[in-house]
Amino acid sequence: MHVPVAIIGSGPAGLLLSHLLYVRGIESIILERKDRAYVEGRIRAGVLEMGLVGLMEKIGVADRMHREGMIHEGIYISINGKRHHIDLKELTGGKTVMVYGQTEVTKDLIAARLRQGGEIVFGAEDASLHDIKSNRPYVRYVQNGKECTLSCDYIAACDGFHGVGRQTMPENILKTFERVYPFGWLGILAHAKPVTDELIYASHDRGFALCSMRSDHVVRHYVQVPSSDRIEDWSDDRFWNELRTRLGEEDAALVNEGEVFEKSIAPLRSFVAEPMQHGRLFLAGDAAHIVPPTGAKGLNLAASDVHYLSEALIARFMDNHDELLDRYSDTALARVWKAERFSWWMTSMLHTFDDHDAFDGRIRRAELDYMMSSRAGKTTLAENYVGLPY
Ligand code: RFL
Ligand code: PHB
Repeated sequence: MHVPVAIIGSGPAGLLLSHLLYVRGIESIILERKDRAYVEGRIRAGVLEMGLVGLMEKIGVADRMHREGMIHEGIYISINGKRHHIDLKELTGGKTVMVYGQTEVTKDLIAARLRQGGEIVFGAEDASLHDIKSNRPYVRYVQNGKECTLSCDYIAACDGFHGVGRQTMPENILKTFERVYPFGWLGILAHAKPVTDELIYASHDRGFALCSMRSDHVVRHYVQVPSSDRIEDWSDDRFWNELRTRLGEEDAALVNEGEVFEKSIAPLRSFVAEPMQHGRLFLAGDAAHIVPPTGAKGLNLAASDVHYLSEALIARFMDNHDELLDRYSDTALARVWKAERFSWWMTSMLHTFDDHDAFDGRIRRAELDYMMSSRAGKTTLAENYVGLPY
């Protein structure tokens, strides 16, 4: 079996890429290790930049997002209980973000792809990538106990942080950059009304907290916890109490408790692998880089990567031009590093660090106070939050 583009992974990166190629008449097959229900059930991001919204529109999969998603024109930053408003729209000349769950994006992309007759091979195990420096690379995998081979012109590894794509890059070529933070985010989903109409990023002496939402009756809240904490340590009551404490008295009164139906801890990490291509293998999304979720950039970076990669593959197949493909890694990394910087900065500024001394603590607070009192400071935050142009 031969296909122009073999895509590993049916997360947002792989699915979006297959759609962007399909609308220009380029065939691809997605190999996904897990089953459909697992992929559709994974709870993750919630904030989409307009760049990603535009891509969803371009591929004709935006109807439900426009019906059910919520346009947010601002965010709040709370510092030890005092809330400051960042008017994203006013500060960026009209830009906003869309609050719509990654789970819903994934469901919409899978359903549309299958409706079009596109092929997603779920349960494709033990994928291995071969001859990536040749003109005929191929992928081996196992489905239902049977060994299969898929030959292709190009391989797009959209297989997340633990995928096989990055591991296939030769060690002497690959350079990695990493920062692991000494804390994680404990996140819950609950049937409750949102605290306010916009997200609240709260910096408190006891640690960071975030109030987000999925709809007007489902909330997504997070609190910073030490990396060593386990889910069992956190009863629902303890979670709600800690959230209220970190929001401060006034906003605590606005918190609506409801039945918690999901609870998990995610570690925080910054990571970049360079280059994002080798021979005919191209990495996109979490396969190449991870950001801590504080800037809401992970999913959006996956989208900008596949925007660049799809344009490059289209130039290759439609116009026989290789320049965009040759430059893919440089083009993508220029945007990736700016989002890495922003996510690291938001994380550093809003969280408490056990290994920081009193001086570090005061400097952090001074930076936040400055940012909130300066139009230039707020503009910097806003313009990065809504997403830098592609
Ligand atoms: P994914 O989503 O991890 O998908 C990779 C897919 O590849 C499959 N796979 C394989 N398939 C075949 N063979 C193999 N060997 C394979 N190895 C892996 C996997 O099963 C999976 O289906 O990567 P992708 O597509 O690059 O998408 C990245 C995003 O999922 C991620 O960056 C975001 O979720 C990060 N993130 C956020 N991003 C935002 O833009 N805004 C947010 O508000 C936001 N909040 C978050 C987040 C991530 C979080 N967690 C849990 C890490 C909040 C949280 C809590
Ligand atoms: C979410 O709603 O899951 C969410 C929102 C904003 C972030 C991270 C996660 O920065």
